[in-house]
Amino acid sequence: MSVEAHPLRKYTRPHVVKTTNCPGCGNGIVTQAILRAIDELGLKMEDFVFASGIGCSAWIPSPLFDADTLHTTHGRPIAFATGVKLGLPDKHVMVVSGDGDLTAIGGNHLIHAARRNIDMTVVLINNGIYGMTGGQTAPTTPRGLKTVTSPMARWSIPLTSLRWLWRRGPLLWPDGRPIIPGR
Ligand SMILES: Cc1ncc(C[n+]2csc(CCOP(=O)(O)OP(=O)(O)O)c2C)c(N)n1
Ligand code: SF4
Repeated sequence: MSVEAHPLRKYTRPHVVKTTNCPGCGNGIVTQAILRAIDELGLKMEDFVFASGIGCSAWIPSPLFDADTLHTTHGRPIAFATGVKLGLPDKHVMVVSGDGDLTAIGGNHLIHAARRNIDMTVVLINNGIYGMTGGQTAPTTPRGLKTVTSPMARWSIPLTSLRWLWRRGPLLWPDGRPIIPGR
């Protein structure tokens, strides 16, 4: 019996056959959405450099994507990506990382990359929590939610929207939901 390869398999490294993410995690749908966008736009993986930080979402491009990937330190993928874009301006530079990585420890890099309007794509995967380390409160955690580090419920105002970052430039905030692919 011949098994048909997944149409997006050509964009992933042949030796990578499983993910570190939990079964059912929305990161799988985000992974496909990124690869489908690259496919539909007719872009080539060899023209990309992907950068991610540390966290479950940071495992999306690395080691899966068959391209140049930088799995960097927690909170710093935008800093690495900025250096890549300056050194290799012809490359498409894409950062894929979690809300903890990009709005807490890496929050300043996000703000200043947007302020400078650096030519890069940032896919910020907002699950409202620090997933990989076991469910600690992130800047995006909704008020009232009990987490490992807010056992009495989160009281402070969360960072619910980053739209203000996008007011100035030609930037996109699609605000999708991986539970409803395509929206
Ligand atoms: C400097 C530093 N501080 C803290 C950590 C521990 N740490 C690893 S991942 C992570 C948070 C991950 O949350 P998020 O970025 O939202 O990604 P998710 O796992 O939810 O996809 C933290 C605090 C670390 N690796 N390095
Ligand atoms: S811990 Fe949460 S964010 Fe991390 S892989 Fe599992 S479901 Fe996804």
